Order: sequence, then structure tokens, then C-alpha cells
Amino acid sequence: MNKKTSQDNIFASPLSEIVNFVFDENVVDVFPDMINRSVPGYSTIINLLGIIAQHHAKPDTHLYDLGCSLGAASLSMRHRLTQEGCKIISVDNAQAMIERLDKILLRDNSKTPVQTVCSDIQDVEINNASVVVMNFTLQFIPLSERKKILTKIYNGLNKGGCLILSEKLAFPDAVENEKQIDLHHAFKKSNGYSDLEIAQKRNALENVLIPETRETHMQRLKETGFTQVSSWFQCFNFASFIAIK
Ligand code: GEK
Repeated sequence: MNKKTSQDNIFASPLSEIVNFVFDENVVDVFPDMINRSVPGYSTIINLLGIIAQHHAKPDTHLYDLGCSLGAASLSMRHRLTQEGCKIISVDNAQAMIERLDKILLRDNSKTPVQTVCSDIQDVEINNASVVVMNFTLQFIPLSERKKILTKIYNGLNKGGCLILSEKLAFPDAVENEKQIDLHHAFKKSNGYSDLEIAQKRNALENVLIPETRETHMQRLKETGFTQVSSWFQCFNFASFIAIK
């Protein structure tokens, strides 16, 4: 069977115990289907990320994709880059993701080299970067470590370089928060997920994916030193920011 088209039914049957969500081999097999049916606007973000990266990339610099999964953002950047001497560095701490990405890259012969790294993003060095992407990854990092990672990214970016940060959002107003969650669940239902799947996945992610508000993200990016911080995309409770050094 073509792995890319496998359907996500990980949470379709009743589970006696809901354990914390992990990015293992089972998730890798269904990942493209899972993320497209779960994250409203995902394919639009991936496409536009490539355009933003192309706009900011400088020759002879590095472009990072932190928490790359199967490399959708890396490939979107790679397919648009025309600058000479760039290298894309794609990092994920799930070995199963990196192994599958290595196979995907064998079938892609665009010219910009891609280096895959199996590592916690907290342990990778960032240097000579013109673009750093964290597309729905920071939300999985413990709250206490987020500022440290952003500071490392800031220090590793060249002046004028950009961070593209996409995140699931929480909203300070409880009514708005519930409304956005309801709309997100309606989106998932319209994509074929049952109420049981939605509820079980929500429980599995509860202690793993910790969303923060737009205000928290923008404030922390400014405190980190980024000069221009803007929100360029939102679809229900999913948003993306650009921060320029
Ligand atoms: C995409 N960016 O398709 N270090 C490295 N990787 C991590 C860490 C960590 N500490 N924590 C989580 N991950 C992708 C989608 S998915 C988002 C990103 C989602 C990795 C984890 O293994 C997974 O592959 C990815 O971050 C999050 O554009 O599934 O909601």
C-alpha cells in the first residue's frame, strides 16, 4: 500500500486507556492524512511558508525546519529556493519520522541539499540562518523551555533573518476559546473523524500539546529581541507568525 495515502484511524476504536500521544511508527504511516484532516489551513500554510522562505532566504545560508516530521515545510522551501549555496537542515526527535523523511528525500531531486538530523530541537545548534521554521512544534516543548529555544534561534539568525512560527492557539476569553475549539472539532468532523476519535485524540494530546495565546507568543518574540513580529495567518485556533531579526 502507498504509505502516503494511509488513513488515520488511530483513535477510531474505543481505547481502554488513553496514553500520551507519541510520534511513533503508527503515526508516521498516517501522518500526512492526520495533519491535513486535523489542522485547518495546513496545506495553505505549507505552500505559503515556501513563498515566505524564498523571499527571506539569502545565498550561502542555512534554512532550518525544526520539528520537521515528514518534511512538508522543508520540501516547500526546497521547491521554491533559487538562491545559491543554501542548505536546509531538517530536525525531528522522532526516529521514525526522520527515517521516513530520508526515503521521501531520495525521490526528490531539487538542487538545494537537505540534511536530516534526529535530535531534540533543544540540542541542535543554529547558525548562519536566514530562515527558521517551527511549524506546529513549539507547542510540544515544555513551557519552561520555550523562551530558551527562541533565544537560541534568534542568536543563530543573521540580521534580517526570519522565524516562521505556527502554533495551535488558546484564547484569553473563555467563550471565544470554546467557540474556536468547537469550530475546530466541526472541521475535523467534516473531514470524517467521529466524536470518539476527536475526544480520544484530545485526551491523548492534553498533557503533550500546550497551546498559548497570540498575545503570549507575540510578547515573547518581542522580548527575545525580534524587531518585527506579525501574525500572517489564522484559521480557527491555528495561527502562524513571522518574526524578523
Ligand atoms: C509539518 N512541522 O508537517 N525536538 C524535535 N522534534 C520534536 C520535539 C522536540 N523536542 N517535540 C516534538 N517534535 C511539521 C509538523 S508535527 C505537528 C510538525 C503535529 C516533533 C514531533 O516528533 C513531530 O514530528 C513534530 O515535532 C510535530 O509542517 O503533529 O501537530
